[in-house]
Amino acid sequence: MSVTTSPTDAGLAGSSGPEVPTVVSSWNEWDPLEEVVVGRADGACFDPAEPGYRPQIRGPRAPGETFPVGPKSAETIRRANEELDNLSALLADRGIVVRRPDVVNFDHPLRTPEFDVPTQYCSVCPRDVVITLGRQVLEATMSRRARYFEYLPYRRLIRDYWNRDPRMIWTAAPKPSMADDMYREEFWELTQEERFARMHEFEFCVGQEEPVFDAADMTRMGRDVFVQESMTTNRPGIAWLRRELEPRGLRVHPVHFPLDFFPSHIDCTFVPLRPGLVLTNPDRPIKDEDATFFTKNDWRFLDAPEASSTNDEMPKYCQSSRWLSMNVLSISPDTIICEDSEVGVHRLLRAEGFEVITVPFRNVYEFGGSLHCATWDVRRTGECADYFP
Ligand code: DAV
Repeated sequence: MSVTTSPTDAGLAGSSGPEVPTVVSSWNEWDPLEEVVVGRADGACFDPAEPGYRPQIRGPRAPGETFPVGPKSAETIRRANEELDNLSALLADRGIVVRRPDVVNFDHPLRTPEFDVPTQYCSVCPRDVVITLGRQVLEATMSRRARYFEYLPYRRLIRDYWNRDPRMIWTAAPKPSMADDMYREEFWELTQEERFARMHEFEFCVGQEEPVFDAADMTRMGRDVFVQESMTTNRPGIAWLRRELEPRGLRVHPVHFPLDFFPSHIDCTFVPLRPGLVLTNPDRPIKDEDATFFTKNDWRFLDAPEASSTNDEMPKYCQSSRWLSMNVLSISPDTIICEDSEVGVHRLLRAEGFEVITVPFRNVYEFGGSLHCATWDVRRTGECADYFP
């Protein structure tokens, strides 16, 4: 495949002079990781039901048992923190700077002019909330009420980066109202057959009036940023991203996975591993027209193997699919961190020539994700390249 350094990114990439340190710079999902934020479970609550979200208990359930509301137990939080701390130590041992969000108590009801929710959520998944796009740190609009203020645990870090890096661009996307009429409640009532019949409409639980996006619906491949329409990102959200990012020399591409009837965040569906190679989800193939853009530029799709657990075997309160198996964190183009139990993924990646590092992470799953979700890369070595010339 051919790769060129983008001609338009000169001002953006800004090779670091001796006196101006580069603190924030990350153009893709695979370049050597230098600085990262790892989430923390302190203060976490169960994610409350709301118009954009209907949490469900997994597996067997006692008669009358409903999804809990309120703080998670101290023991659940301790176990997740143990795994998050272990990941942090492993990254630090490899010479990567690891930062952590502030401790915030999410057990507060939230009331705005348009809505209230009984509690907020957690600070385990910075990936959902904030993204580095070259020299820019962008805070997402978010899409769920309980996550409206989820940028707050990261603000001290963001201010610190901004103070230390005069070229960092700090942008917060406009907050949507999250009023009742922003959502499409009828989405939740559709039968499986209706979902299948409507799969190409890409209409989910958010409407198309106010721009809405979660940061984790994006994936970065140098000059090109791919965004999926989902339960957490709508078309105006993608249009907002396009207008924000294209004047900076990036190209924003919507991508679709028609068989994913409950899409939320692209990082269990379409995960770039290195230039020319994307880990793909066999249950959620990319739309043919979107695939062509990759194949004509000599990119290859590598289907993930079956996950180590079925959907029913996932932790009781986990709201993500078994495809958390493919939610991996690349720390260089040839080194990837994977969850301990996902031996199929380890085998596949080793056969492709990657060094695979494994860590236990299943106790983090019920806090919204795995290794990619629970991290936010602030700096990776490397400049903006064009992998789709
Ligand atoms: O496929 O279940 C989970 C990602 C959560 N941040 C999935 C997506």
